[in-house]
Amino acid sequence: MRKAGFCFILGVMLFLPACLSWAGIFRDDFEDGDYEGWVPNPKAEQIAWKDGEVVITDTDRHTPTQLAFNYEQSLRDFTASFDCMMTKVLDNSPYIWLFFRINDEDSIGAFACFLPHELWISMIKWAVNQYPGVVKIPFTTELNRWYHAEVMVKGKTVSMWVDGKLKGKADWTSWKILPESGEVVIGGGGAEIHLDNVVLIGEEVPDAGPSGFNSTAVRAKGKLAVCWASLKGGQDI
Ligand SMILES: [Ca+2]
Ligand SMILES: [Ca+2]
Repeated sequence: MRKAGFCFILGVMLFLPACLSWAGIFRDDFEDGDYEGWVPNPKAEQIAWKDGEVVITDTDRHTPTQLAFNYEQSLRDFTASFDCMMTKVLDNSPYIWLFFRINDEDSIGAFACFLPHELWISMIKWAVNQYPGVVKIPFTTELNRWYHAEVMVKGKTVSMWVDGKLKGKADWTSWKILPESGEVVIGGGGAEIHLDNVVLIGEEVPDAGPSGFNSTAVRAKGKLAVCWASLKGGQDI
């Protein structure tokens, strides 16, 4: 009995820190058709909530049309997953991206993106149009096809999966210019883009979803949320 009791206490001691470090989950399936939790960027062209999806129409790729997660919350490490589809090309270099660690003051951030013939994981100094530390991965982004993307940002490393397959990793350990934290946004430019089933998981992220806010906590259902996130992308996994 004494041993059983000791094991129980030890078990509780080991379990508690795990509970305390559980990350929050922000998720939105866009079925409620509202912007709750999201902030469109000031230069956004057109963002529509349509048939349970977000539809972005952006004709000038130089100024992306995008949405900031959770009221522009600044984050350091996180994992984001989303379903995305490009349906029309409207400029000469269309893209869908997840843009993060954004530091407006120094005009620097980082992103993972879909281009017509490549995936890029890169930092960006947008004032001077430079892409330090860029990792380019051959990939064909087909029109009218859903992709399920996952991006994990941890310290100075960024990994990107598409349809459940690891596509590439950037390791910027030796770079000092990467901001420590910043907003996380999703969107793109030069294209008509559909987005759905967006999930953001991180230590600093509050629980919200699956349709924006007004939800009960989903901490204990973390695994379910992740499964739910891949439902739409599941057709291609
Ligand atoms: Ca939806
Ligand atoms: Ca634009």
